[in-house]
Amino acid sequence: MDLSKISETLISGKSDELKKLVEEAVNSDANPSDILNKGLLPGMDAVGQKWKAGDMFMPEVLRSAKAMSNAMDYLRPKLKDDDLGNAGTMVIGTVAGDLHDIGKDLAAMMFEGAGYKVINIGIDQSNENFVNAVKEHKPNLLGMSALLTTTMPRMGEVINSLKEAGIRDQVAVIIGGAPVTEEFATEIGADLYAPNAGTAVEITKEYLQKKS
Ligand code: B12
Repeated sequence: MDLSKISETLISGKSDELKKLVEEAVNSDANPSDILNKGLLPGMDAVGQKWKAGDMFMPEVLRSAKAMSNAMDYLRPKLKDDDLGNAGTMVIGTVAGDLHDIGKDLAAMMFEGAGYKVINIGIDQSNENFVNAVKEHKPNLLGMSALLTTTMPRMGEVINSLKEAGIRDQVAVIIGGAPVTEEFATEIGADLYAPNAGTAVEITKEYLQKKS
């Protein structure tokens, strides 16, 4: 089966059609890992590039991200454990007191699309929950989202708690959300800041490659 059709359908955001194609590919004995790596991931990559270039807008990106998520719900149980997580493991959540999750979920899907095993711990997560999730899942990347100026300080507190727990060096920290800035990221000692989810995947890749 021509897996580029899967990429194209993902870019156009046609969720039902995409799921049908992925099902067809599985039934025609295509390797689930190939469906992910040669169909879905290049498609999501193209979505990120188009968005960055201004060739796609937010509603279209969200449609593609939803289509990706639906297709992944079907494909995930068929993948071997090491098919996901080639790029690493990410824990992501929205900080305490903050209920905004649209941008955080978009970032999560972009990272999953880029080959990360993503553990999305949800909204309104206490500092302690972030630290516990890092201890439990041992990710190489921790993502935090905040959409309120009043909840942004929680991000710095989580980083301090990671230091106190002696695990700050084990994980790269990336932060995002509309009010968050590069200066703020530097101020609180985060490793990375991204203004949007597409850029986030790219700068993380560069950062982790440099580090290794
Ligand atoms: C939708 C929305 C809501 C929804 C949230 C629904 C949901 N499920 O998320 C609801 C109605 C619940 C809501 C509630 C409130 N909201 Co509101 N909300 C918004 C709104 C309109 C859009 C946010 C959004 O989803 N944007 C689209 C996404 C895709 O963009 P994004 O979140 O910025 O994410 C992108 C990047 O920032 C980045 N990103 C985000 N997170 C992360 C994380 C990582 C790791 C990375 C790498 C990248 C990344 O990638 C994303 C994609 O590019 C904004 C206005 C705005 N323009 O931002 C106000 C806004 C954020 N809300 C605001 C306020 C004040 C509130 C309330 C206090 C209102 C009230 N009086 O009740 C409550 C607070 C509730 C709470 N405790 O959290 C203010 C915040 C002001 C401030 N400076 O603090 C804003 C800015 C509106 C305004 N102009 O006043 N809100």
